[in-house]
Amino acid sequence: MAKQIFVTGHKNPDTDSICSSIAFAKLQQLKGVDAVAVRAGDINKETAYALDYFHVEAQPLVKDFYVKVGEAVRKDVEALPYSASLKDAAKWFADHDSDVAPVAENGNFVGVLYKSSLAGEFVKTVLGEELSTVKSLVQDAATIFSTSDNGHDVPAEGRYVVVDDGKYVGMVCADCVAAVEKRKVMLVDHNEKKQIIDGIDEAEIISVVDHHRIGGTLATEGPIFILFQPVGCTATIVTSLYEQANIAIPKEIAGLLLSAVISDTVLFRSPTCTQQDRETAEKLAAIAGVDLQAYGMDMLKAGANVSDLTPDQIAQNDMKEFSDGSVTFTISQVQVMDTTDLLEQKQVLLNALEKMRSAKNYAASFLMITSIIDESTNLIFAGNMDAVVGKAFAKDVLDKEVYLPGVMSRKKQIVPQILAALK
Ligand SMILES: [Mn+2]
Repeated sequence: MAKQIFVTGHKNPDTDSICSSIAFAKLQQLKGVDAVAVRAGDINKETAYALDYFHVEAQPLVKDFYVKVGEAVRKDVEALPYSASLKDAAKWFADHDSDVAPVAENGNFVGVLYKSSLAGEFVKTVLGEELSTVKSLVQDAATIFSTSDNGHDVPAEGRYVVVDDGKYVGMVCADCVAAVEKRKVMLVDHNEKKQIIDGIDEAEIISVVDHHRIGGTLATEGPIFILFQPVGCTATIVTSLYEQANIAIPKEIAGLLLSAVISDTVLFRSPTCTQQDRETAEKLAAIAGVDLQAYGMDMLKAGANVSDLTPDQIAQNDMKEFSDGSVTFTISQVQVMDTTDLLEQKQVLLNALEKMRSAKNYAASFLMITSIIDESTNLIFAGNMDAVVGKAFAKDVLDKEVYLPGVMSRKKQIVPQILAALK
């Protein structure tokens, strides 16, 4: 049976990544495709509000796409019993293309028997000496794997025993790992390699639906379905795909798609918002049966409440990693109703940003403190990029901060400017 297709948004997922992946996976299911939504990280408070409101459970978390030993293990390779005779052992080696045999007792892994140790017994036979038992020839295995280990760690040569909690599972080899069917993955709301769940090279991207810049580093082995549109939200594109397929949008899915549009466009305030986003949101609100403005403000408020977040959590909120090929930096964002509280603890936040920056050796780590009400952003940062920031926004950087009226969108008003200034 073919593996289920995974639909996922980006790491450190926002409401669009969570909701568009659920909605897009549902569209695939309604078309008869065996797809399921997964998520790349924890659910933020705004998204939790939306999921809870429309009674939808968060999709399962996927930490990486690396092929696991458990997928490659050959469970039909039986172990030799501890009490096996030398003849049993010789027969095992005759039946298996392996220089090492697993030995187990009542399912519990005991050790391994090397084919070479049987040669010594042959010599004894010729000399008429007393023979050893399998028991006495068993050794500790130099390398064993568990089913949760990454398959790419299995050495290119040889066969290895797989043991879970002391129980013998089977044997694995590099060829077994290479034979594992690749997981097919549909990306929504992202395409830059650094934002994709780790291990994507061991899986296969079969489609991308997105509204971000094309990050350049993404390459695929075969032709894939891609749909990029310069709209305010991936959910707007996903909604249009339901319409194209002539498939009615289920009520709770409409609610999630609506939540995504509200989130990404900050209730139509962001300069990324298009007429299509507005019209889509109105249609979705009607299907979901909610008052767009009232629900929108309630949802944004739920996300804007950062009072219980630690400085570290604020510094990493909605963080995305970017690179121009040589310089890698991060940009986090918090959207709040009032920036006063956050700006009062600016030094603490700068310290948290610096801790994060230096730990991963980023050139800089930015935090957008965005006011939903004022429609402006205080951009603060750690790292030696004052000149770049000054150039990017044509402003003097004062104490690691620039104030940017009218700026709310990372993708449209921050990332391109920084990348251009880096050139
Ligand atoms: Mn988005």
